[in-house]
Amino acid sequence: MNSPANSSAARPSAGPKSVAAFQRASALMPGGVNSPARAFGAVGGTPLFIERAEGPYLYDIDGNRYIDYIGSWGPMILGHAHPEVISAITEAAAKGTSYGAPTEAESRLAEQIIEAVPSIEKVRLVNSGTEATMSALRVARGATGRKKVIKFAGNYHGHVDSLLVAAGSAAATLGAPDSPGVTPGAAEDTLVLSYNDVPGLQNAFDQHGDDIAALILEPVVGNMGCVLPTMEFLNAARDLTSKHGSILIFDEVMTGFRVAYGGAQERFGVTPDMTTLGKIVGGGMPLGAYGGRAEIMNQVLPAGKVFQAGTLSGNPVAVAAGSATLRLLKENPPYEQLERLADRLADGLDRAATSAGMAHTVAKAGAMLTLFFNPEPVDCWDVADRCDREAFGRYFWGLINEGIYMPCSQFEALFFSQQHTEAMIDETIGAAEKVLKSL
Ligand code: HOZ
Repeated sequence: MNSPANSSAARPSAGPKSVAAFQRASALMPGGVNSPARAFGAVGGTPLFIERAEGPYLYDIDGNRYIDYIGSWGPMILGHAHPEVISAITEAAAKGTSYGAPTEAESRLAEQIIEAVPSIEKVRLVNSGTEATMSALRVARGATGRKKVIKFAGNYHGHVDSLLVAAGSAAATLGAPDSPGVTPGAAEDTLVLSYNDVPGLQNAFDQHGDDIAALILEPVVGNMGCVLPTMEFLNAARDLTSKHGSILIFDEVMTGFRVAYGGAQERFGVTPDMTTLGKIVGGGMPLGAYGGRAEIMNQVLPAGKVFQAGTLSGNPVAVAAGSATLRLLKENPPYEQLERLADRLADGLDRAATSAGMAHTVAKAGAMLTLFFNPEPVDCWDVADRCDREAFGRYFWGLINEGIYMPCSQFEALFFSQQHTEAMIDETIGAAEKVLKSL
C-alpha cells in the first residue's frame, strides 16, 4: 500500500492535522466527539479525523489511507460510498429531504425487512438503534402490562436509561457501565444477568417470571467484543419467555443483515417475538427499525395505544439508502464470501498471536470478529473484562501505523465489507504479525 501510514517511521499518534482538529473539537464538543466510542479513550492518543471513505478504505485529513475494520461500526457491509447507494441517496435528496408525511418508499423498505427477518410481521421505522430498543421495550411493557426487563451484562442496547446498566460498548470501554443520570427508578425494573448463563436465566424466571415484560439480548454480542451465544442459551431464552408470557427481543442492530441476510435469528433458527434493527438497515444513514408479531406491533399508536413518534422517522433519504442496500444484499448475497474472509482473518490473527507468544482467543460470526487479549474463551462479560486492555491499545496503534484501522476498543467487534479482498486480509494479518511480535 502506497500511503504515508505505511512509512517506516513509527507514528505513535495521529497526524498533525488530526491533532489540531481534535484540539478545536474538544473546545466545542464534550470530549471532542459526538459519540464516545470514537474518542480513542481506551487506546490513548488522538482520534484520527476522517476526510472521506471509499470501498474498504478510510482516508484521514493527514492524507493517510487505512483498510477499514469498523465500517462505521457496522453499517457499511457493501463498502463505503457504494455507487448504487449514493445514487439512491442523491436521487431521493433531489426530491426533498423530509416531508413529515407518508411515502411509498417506506412501504418498500418495510416489505424488504418483513421478507428478510423471520420474526417481523409488522415494522416501525425510527432514526437509530437506540430509538428502536427504547421503543421495543415500551411496546413490550405496554403489551404485557408488566414492568421488569432482563438484560445481560456487557450487552449494549443504545443509551436507553433502563438499559444503560452493566452496559457494553463505550460504556464498558470508558468505565461507565452504569451511567450517572440514570435514576434508580429508571433502572429498578432491569434485571442484569450473565450472558450464556442458563441456570441464572432459569432462576430469574423462577423468581420473577410473571413480572417479566421482556428479555432483550444481542444474539451475537458485538459490544463486549464479538461473543457467541450457545444454542442452549438461545433456546432457554426462547422457551422461558414463551412459558412465562414474556416478550423475547433480539437486538439485531449489529447482526441484522450481517451474520446472515435475516440476521442471527436466521443463522441460529431461533425466532424472537420482536427484533430491533439499525446500522445496515439504514445503509449508512440514520435509520433504525423495530418490529415483530403483528399482534404485538398493533399495540403501537395509532393502531394501538403505545405512544412512539418521530418527525424524521421514515425519512426519504435514509429510506432510499436502506432500501438500496437491502436490495443489493438480496440480489448479490455476499455472505459466503464474507464468511470465507472471516475464516481467513481469524486463522491468520490466531497464528500471528500464537507465534508472538501472546495469550489470546479469536471469536467470529460472519463479518464480525474479535481478537481477545485473553486466553480464555470469552462467553460473558466477566471473562471479557479480564482482557489485557493495555496490550490491546499497543496493538491498535501499531496497526494504525501499518495502515490498518481496527475498532479503538477491545470491547467492540471489528466489521468488514464485501469490498475487502483476500489480499487486504493477508496484508492485515502480515501487519498484525509484525505488531504483535513487537508488543
Ligand atoms: N455504538 C457504537 C459502537 N457500538 C459506536 C457509535 C460511534 O461512536 O460512532
